[in-house]
Parts: sequence; C-alpha cells; structure tokens
Amino acid sequence: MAILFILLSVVVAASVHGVNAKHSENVVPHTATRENDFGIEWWENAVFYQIYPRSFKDSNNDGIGDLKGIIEKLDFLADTGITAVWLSPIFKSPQVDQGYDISDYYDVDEDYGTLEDLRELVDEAHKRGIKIILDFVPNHTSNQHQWFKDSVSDPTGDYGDFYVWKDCEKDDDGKVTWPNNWLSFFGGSAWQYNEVRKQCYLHQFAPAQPDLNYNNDKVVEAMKDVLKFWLKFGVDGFRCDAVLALFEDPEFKDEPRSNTRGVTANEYGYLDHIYTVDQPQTFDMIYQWRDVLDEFTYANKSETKIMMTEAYTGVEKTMLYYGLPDGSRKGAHFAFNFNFITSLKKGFNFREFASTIEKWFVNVPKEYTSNWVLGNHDNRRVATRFGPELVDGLNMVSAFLPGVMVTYNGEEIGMEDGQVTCEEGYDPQAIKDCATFNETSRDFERTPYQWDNSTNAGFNDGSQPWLPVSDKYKEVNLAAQNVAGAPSHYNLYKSLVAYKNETFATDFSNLDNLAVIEISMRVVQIIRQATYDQYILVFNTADGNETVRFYYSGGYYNVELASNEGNYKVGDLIGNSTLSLKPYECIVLRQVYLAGGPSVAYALPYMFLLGLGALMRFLNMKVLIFCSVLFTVGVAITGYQLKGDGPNSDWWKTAVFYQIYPRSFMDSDGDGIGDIQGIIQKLHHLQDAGITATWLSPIFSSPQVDQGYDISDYRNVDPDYGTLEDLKQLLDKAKELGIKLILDFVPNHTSDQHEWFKKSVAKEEGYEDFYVWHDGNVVNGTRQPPNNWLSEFQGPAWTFNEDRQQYYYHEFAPQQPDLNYANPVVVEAMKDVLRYWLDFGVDGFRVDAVPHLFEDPELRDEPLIDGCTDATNKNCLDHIYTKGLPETYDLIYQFRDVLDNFTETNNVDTRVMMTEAYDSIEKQMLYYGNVEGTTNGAHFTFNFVFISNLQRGFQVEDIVDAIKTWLSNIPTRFTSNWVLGNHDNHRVATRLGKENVDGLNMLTAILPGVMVTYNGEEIGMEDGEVTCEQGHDPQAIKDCSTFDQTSRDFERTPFQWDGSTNAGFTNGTPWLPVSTKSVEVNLAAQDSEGEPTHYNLYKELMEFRKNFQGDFTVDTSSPIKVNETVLQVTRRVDNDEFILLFNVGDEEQSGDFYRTFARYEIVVGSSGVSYKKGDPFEDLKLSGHEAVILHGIGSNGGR
Ligand SMILES: [Ca+2]
Ligand SMILES: [Ca+2]
Ligand SMILES: [Ca+2]
Ligand SMILES: [Ca+2]
Repeated sequence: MAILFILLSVVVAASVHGVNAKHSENVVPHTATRENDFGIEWWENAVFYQIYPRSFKDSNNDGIGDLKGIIEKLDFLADTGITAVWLSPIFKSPQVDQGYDISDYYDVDEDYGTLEDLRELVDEAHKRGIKIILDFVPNHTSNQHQWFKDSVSDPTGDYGDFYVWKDCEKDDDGKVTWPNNWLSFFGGSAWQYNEVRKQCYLHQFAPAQPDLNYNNDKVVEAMKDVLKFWLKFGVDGFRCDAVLALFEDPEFKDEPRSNTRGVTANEYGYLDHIYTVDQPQTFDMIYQWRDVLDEFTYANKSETKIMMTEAYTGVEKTMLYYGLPDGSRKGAHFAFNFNFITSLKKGFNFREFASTIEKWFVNVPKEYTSNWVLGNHDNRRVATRFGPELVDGLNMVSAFLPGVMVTYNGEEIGMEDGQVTCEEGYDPQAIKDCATFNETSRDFERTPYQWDNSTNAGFNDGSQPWLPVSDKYKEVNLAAQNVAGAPSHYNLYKSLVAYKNETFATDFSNLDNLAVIEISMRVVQIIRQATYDQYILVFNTADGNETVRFYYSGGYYNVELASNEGNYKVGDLIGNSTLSLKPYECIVLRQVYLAGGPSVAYALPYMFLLGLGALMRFLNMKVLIFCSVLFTVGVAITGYQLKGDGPNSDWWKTAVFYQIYPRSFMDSDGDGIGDIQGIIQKLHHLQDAGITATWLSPIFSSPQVDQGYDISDYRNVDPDYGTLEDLKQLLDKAKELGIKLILDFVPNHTSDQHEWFKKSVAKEEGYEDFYVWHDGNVVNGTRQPPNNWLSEFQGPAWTFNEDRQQYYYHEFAPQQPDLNYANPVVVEAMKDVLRYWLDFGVDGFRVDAVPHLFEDPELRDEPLIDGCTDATNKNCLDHIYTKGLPETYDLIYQFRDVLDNFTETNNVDTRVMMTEAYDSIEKQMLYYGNVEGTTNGAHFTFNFVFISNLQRGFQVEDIVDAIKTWLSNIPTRFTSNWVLGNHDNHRVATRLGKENVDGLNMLTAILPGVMVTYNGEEIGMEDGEVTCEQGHDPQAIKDCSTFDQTSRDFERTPFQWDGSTNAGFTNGTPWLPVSTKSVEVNLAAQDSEGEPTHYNLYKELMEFRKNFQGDFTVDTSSPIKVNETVLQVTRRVDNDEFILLFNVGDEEQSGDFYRTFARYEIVVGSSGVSYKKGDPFEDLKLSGHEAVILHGIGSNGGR
C-alpha cells in the first residue's frame, strides 16, 4: 500500500519590486554546523515564549516585573519545555511607549535591573538549554536618547542628520504647516515641530519617538553596532520591531488617500501608505542585519543567531522580509505570521479557520520556516479573543503545524484579559482618550502573570503592581494547573511542547506535506504527512457534540494527544473513520501502520507497544467493525438521493453558465456570421447537454471595432445578429426550455458612434460631461495629453477631438471613449439600460471590464512601478488612478440594487449579475460585496485561477494551489465559481492539453458553486487556425509579426457541429475560418449514446450536478495530492460523499486515496475507458490523464 503524500502547494508570489540587490556578492557562507541529527537547527521547530518583563515576576516588590524575577522562573520555563524566550524591551527608556522608546540601546532600564542581571539571566538560561532573544527597536529612539539631544542642539554636528528633519513653517499663532500630509500610526501628523532647531522631525509613532534616518550611513552603522554588541554579550537573536516603518520616501511625497469609508482625516487609515511603509530599501536593511548575524555566527563558530521580524503587512511583503525570492539574499529567519490574529474572529467557521492556515501555506516558499503566532502583548488574549473553551484546541493546532510556535506568556494557562480602567492604564495611545479606552487599550493583555492564588497572584510580595492583577487569578493560575495528572490548560500545553520537541524534531522531513480539510461545518482535520508517519489533528470548533467521519487512509490510528475531558484519551486506538467528539474536543492521531485491511495479526505488535488498555479497546472496536460489515451487506445500495429543484432565488448558485460567442455559434442565413436565429436553431443542443443558463457576448448595435464591445446603441440588436424581435423570440424559446438568458453589459465605454458621444462632442446640453474630457497641457507650445495614462491597447489613453478641441479618455481603443461615472446623469442613464433589458425579460448580466469604471477626478499621473523606467509601457505604470478605484465597488452595488429591485417588484426569479475583473483576489472579493457584509454586489465575479495559474504540463500542486488561492480568500457568504476558458484565452485543449479536457471539466463540475463553460469546451475543441490576414482581433491585426502570440481569433473560430463543410456552421463563407480539426472533433461525432466521448462525459457531469443540487455551494472539501500525479477532491453533502480522482500525469497510478466509506462506485464515467458508471472502485488505479468521480456506498468506516 502506497504511502500517501499530501504536498503543500507552494507559490512564490512575491516579486522583487526593484529591491536593490547590490550586496548579493557579500552573502555569508551558510553555517550548517548546528543542525540536529535530523537536519534541523535549534530554532526551526522551537517554541518561542514571549515574556512581557514588566508583568512577569517582580523580585523586589516595587510593583514592576524585572530580570531577577525572570531568573527566578527559569526552572518553570525549563520544566515546561521552553527552549527559546524573547523579552519585550528591557532597555533604558522613559517608558512613554512601554519601553519601545529607548534612550540607551546599550543599557538595561533600572525598572528591570542592571546589565549584570541580564548577564546572569543569559548565563542561567543557557545552563538550562534556553535561548534568550532581545527586542531590537530600530525605527526610532526615545527623544531622550543622547543622539536625539545632539541632533537637536547641533544640526551640523555628527548627529545632525541622525533623524528625519525637514523645514516647516510656524506662524505667529503657533500653527505649523507640516512638510507633507504623512500621518502617525497613533493618529495626527507624523511631524513634530522642534522649537530649538526650528524644524520638524518625523515620528511614525509617538512624538517622543523620533524616527532614525536610515538614509544616513552613520545611522546604519550605529545600529549594526548595537546588534554586534548584544551578539558579543551572548544573546541568541533579535525580534525586530516595526520594521515596516524603517524607510520613508526620500522625496517626501504626499501619500494618496485610501478612500476608506468612515475614517477621519486625522486617522492613520485615511492615507494609503505607499511612501512610509514597506519601502524597497527596508528589505535590504533587513538582509544587511542578517549578514551581521551570520558573520558573527561564522566567525565565532557559534550556534545560529536568529532574527524574527514584526510587520503587520500583506503576505507578499512578509515573504520579502524572509529574503529575496531567488535566494540570493537572506533576511529574517522568520517573519511573524499574524494570520491567527488578523484573519480569525470569535465564532469562526471552518472555511475561515482553514483559510487562515492556507493563506500562509499557499504563499510561503518551501525553504522558509513557517511560524504561528496566536497572541502577543498587542492583541487581546486568546481566551478573550476566541473564548476560553478554544484555548486548548488552538494551542494544539499551533503546536501541530510545522515550524515555530510562538506563545505569549500566560496563554499556556489560558489567561484571559485583565480588568483595567482608563485611570489605571498605561497604554499611551489609549489613555489619551478615556472614551475609547476599552476598545483601544492594550493594557488588558498586559496584566501581571497569574502564578498562584496568593496576594497579587504571586506576582510580587504585596505592593501595588503597576497594572492591577486580574480578578480571575484565583481560578486561573499556574499553581492550580501545575498538578500532576490534572486536566489543565498547562498540563496539556506541557505535553504539546514535549510532543513537538520530541516527535516533530525527529521526523522533520516532508513537514510541508500538509492539508487542511473540513469534515463537517465545524470540525476540521489537519493532515501532516512525514516521511514514515502520518499525523492527523481533528478539532471540533463547535459547542455541541459532533459525530463525524474523518479522512482515513486505512489501518489504525493512535491517539497521541487529547484535549481535556473529551471522549478520547491518549493511547486510545482508532480503527475506522468515525469519531464522536465532545464540544471543542481536539485530538492528535498518528497512523500506527498503513492500510492493508484491518488485521489483528498485523496490529498485534502495536498492541504490545500500546499496552493492555489499548488492546482491550482494540478488541471492542473489532466487534464494532464486524457488526458494521454485516449491516452494510444487509442494506440495499440505493445510491444518492435525487433532490428537488431548490428555490428559484438560488437557481444561479448551482447553474452552469454556458458562454455563447454569437458570431461563431451558428449562422442561420448564410452570411458567414453567427446570429440569433442560429442560436434559436441550436437551443436544443443546450437542452440536450443539460445546460440551464447561457450568456451571450455582445449582440448590440456596434461598428464592430472591438467585436461588439464598442456599442453604438445599448438598446438595439446589431443587424449582423438579427433584430430585437429575434432576441424576443430567443428569450421565449429559452424560457420554454428552462434556459436562463444573460446579456453582456459593457458599462465602461460606448462606441464613438454612440449618439451620446456625438452629442458630447457637440457639447449638447446635458451631454457635455458624459465622457472624460480635458483641454490637455501645453508644453513648449505643443499640446499634450493631460497626463501619462496609457490605453490597454498601448499608446496614450487620450485622443484629441478636433471638433470639441479637447482630449477624451479611452481605456481601450480610441473608438471606445470612456463614460464619465463621476456624472450622476451617466450613472442613471446606464441604470436605465439595465432596466430596459430587465423589462425586456432577460435573466441577468455579465458586466464587462468593471475595474476600469472610474478614474481619478484630479487626473494625476500614475507612478512608475519600482524598477521600471519606461513610462510609455502600460505595464510599467502602477494603475492607482485608473483601476479599481473605491467608487467602482459602490457603483457595482448600485447596479445590484437595480436588479434586486426588479426581482422584488416583479416577484420573479433572481436576476443575476456576474462581473469580469482581472484584479488581485482581495479586490475581486469587493465586487461580491463590501467587507462588512452589509451590501451585495455581483452574484459572482469570475474566478480566473484556472486561467492564470495553470499552464501546460501543470502538476497536481498547481491545481491544489489554484483552488486554495480562491477558497482561502472567498468569504463563506459568497458563492464560488470556476472558469476554465472564455473568448479571451486559448481553448482548454490547446492551453492545457487535450488529454486533460475531461479531467478539467470534471474538476470544475465537482467544485462548489457555479461552473462556467465556454462554447465548444464540451466537445474539447482546440484553437482554430487563423492567419493574420484572416484575423479580426483589433489588437492583434495591427502587427502581423506578433499575431500568433497576441490574437484571440484562435479561440473564436466557428463551433464544430458536424463533419460537413464548414462544420455545419454556415452555408456561406465563415467570418473566421472553420478549424481543420472539425473533421474529427465535432458534436455529431461525439453525440452517440454510450460512447466514451468528451460530450457524453460532459452530459453526465451536468446530470451529476443536477442531482447534487441544494447544498452544492457549500464548500466541504480541500483538494489534496494523493500521490505523485493524482489529485483528490472530496465533496460531502449530508450523508453523501463524492470523490474526484484525477491523474494529471502520463503514467498509470495505483495506490490508496482518502476515504470514509466502505466501498465506492463510479458515479460519473471515466474519462478514459477503464470504468463506466456503476462500476465498483476499490483501490486507486488510473491510467495517464484519467479521472473518475466516485460515490461512497454502504456504511462508512474501515474496509
Ligand atoms: Ca521589580
Ligand atoms: Ca522610519
Ligand atoms: Ca448570419
Ligand atoms: Ca472608465
């Protein structure tokens, strides 16, 4: 039986963005001297325990925790199994920001003790095998630091440029005109006027925390000296604070507005911080520090000194803190992964939980060490944030996941937030405004550690602690929990750390083979496949009992870890796939031998290892299995239930949307151009295939400069395609056949032949501002466009109109002037177009090119992308002023309202809107609806991951990654959709290989939500053959030398109906040549009953989906790689389980797959010839590129 490999999907999404790699020649040789016997270094699998010194242990009863207090507790840490501690700042500081305002990097603050105390702490910790990590605060010093004092008093002296000084004006009333609009993280201007220097200095944090000037080489050296000092002192590494703020734009440009709603001009979120955080130089600085560490390690043959960085930023930037994608520079050993803090909220469901983990894994390159931060001194405690009942499960998950586990002190005993009033508080941001203290203060998570139930929880000997001790300390304290055998948070935590230290440190290879799977709405399974062992974590996140089937690959599983007071105990043996879990129960299982059928003889050696108790349990379980087998035999195999049609409001959620390209579908009158009557003739094909919704590419009046996407009358049909009457006829016929009809809505621009544009050119009243007009600029007597914006079709996005003597803006061709959505009359006019077609009877709209709807009203130049210098190349501009502007989403929401109002007023089936937006996944989600979930937008926005992420020769990992990229980003309230191809991309057979057509159709059919099929894909059409002379794609025919690369004509050749001349498309001369492949590949040839054709398989898929209706949109699966080239996708609905297995490789594959049922049968025939519907399917056996869909039958559990 094959070992299962579940490979983590890996994408290096981070791009270099012009990071200066000038130091790459200085890369220090890697010190491989300190790996353990299993090839890992001390830090890679460690638990990093964060101590907040002020609140840990007060040794001298002055109310403030101190270094001697930590020394007292070192034995406790060692006993817990902690091997690395990082200390929040203990350096000299006026404590304006809790020690993050440092006045001397080289000395310890007297609150905490002395340098000697630190010496003792490091030595004593090392004796116990504990590493000590210090907090390095590089962005700013205290304004009491000598450097700053010197900088103020002597602007021309050695320290004059140590900080970021700029001239600024102060008038007689004391009002200062700031150097620019930058804001501080704490709100208000990031500048402070200094009366002595009569200049402003920058502070990205509090005014008492002036930013160091990293453009000054002396600062860079001085800070490296700080690192070197502490390395020499003997510390083991650094946690680097707020690194994202290190550098600022040297030109001090104003930052653009974020346009975030509900944020006032004084708040940090008011601006888009493109010039003050994550600047390219920042990453290089981190890499230089890494060099300092590595140089030290190398020179002293010491153990690895590590660096971890704190930056709340996007995942791509987070990866850059690790190093350059090409590996030429190294940065942090790990950059904190805050997904558990930023992505997860109380009451989370499975999808949110899984995506929290997956978001990290789909982005982190394999060679980086992962890390998991559950909490810290800046965020509410885990017990408060998620609920005390989830503490154990979450600790288990973070211990179970590969890489570093980070624990904030107190989480091991499940401490909740303390109670602090504004008067008692110290958090500088929060105490400024007591009205919002409860929302903003970080004091709650900083109250003293609860050691025991004595006065002040044992924090000190009775004097008033700096922050009050939580009143929960009598119940929640270490002493109460640290009792051998007690079912406590602490004892469980200790066993987790021990397990992590022992088990995962000795079986580290293939740690990145990981899958997160939902096994019910509330129960999650995580699989970790090591070289020889398979580990499984199952976590019930719900407050009720759950009986579930977990993904089970046969054999037996030993319970290795178990949360307190659950149904399962450590040492229990599990031999089938059914688990009964108590509320919040979490267990970790290890497969004790691989599948081969449950055999007592085979299992016996394990029984000796596991002891008599387990043997007893094993025998009981055998009886259960035996019974269930009998039961199975006695139960008729009924297959899965057919479900009735769902309510009509949800018809679209399970539909297949079939895109018809009318020009190439069917020509009824012999003019060579497909038309509406042609579609009417062929509607029975859609019905035969089982398709229930179709969308038509534009059929409106158009000069056809851009294949109908240049519309001269939104309310009429182009004569090429027929008449309004034809369209009415099509609608009626479609309705008769139960097929919904969707039209293409093209809101960004009209044709220049549209009457609106003609009237606008003539400045006719009411139409003056229908388009985006501007005089342009006169430079050296020459008229030039108003700004640097470029057209999607290359060249300036502005064309001068001689009649109106002004420029107009066009994102696409000059014949496609952009409508001006800043004009409310335009908005209303376009809503009227929607209403017109709704009244006409259509079922919805596909909305074209939505990211381009709005432009910056100030028409500002777009900045160059880092490292790009060619301002005439569209790809070199960062389209912050022409694409995805915040107003866009609101307009989409307004369009949605028009549809919903119609649906409601007329009490009809939902009228749907689907949007086309090639944009980042975060922005795509905004088209669905707003972040708060209060406003709806598109019913779905096209998901192009299979187009953008898959290439010919794709691997299983690529599919797994593409699916996860989408699923880990889409909020659960939205419906997913899957687009394999369209009229703008090469056909699936050409793009991804014709041998994969069936498997890919099966994949999109089984995934949750909407399936989108481009006409012809159901018969596996390949690209046609078109020469430049025959071509029509306006972008491509401009330059025949690149036609083969750029043209979209290939995927637009006529539909291949049969083997006759012109494939049955037309009696005349087709507008684009019919593919020569039509002789073999055509519908008629594939439409014979019982033959294993693309078309027959597609029909089976439609049938399968129809039967699956109801809960089909619920995502109950994660894609898994089950062996070298086989993908498994499992869907569970109620008690049914469906599994797709797809071999993407050329070689036959056999082995095992994840199963919970006793037996499986083929529910959708195979794409090859090995299986047909109804065949049993036992062990995995698939020839190259074969795919099957299985249905579990009989009872679940064992085999
Ligand atoms: Ca003290
Ligand atoms: Ca800075
Ligand atoms: Ca025609
Ligand atoms: Ca526009």
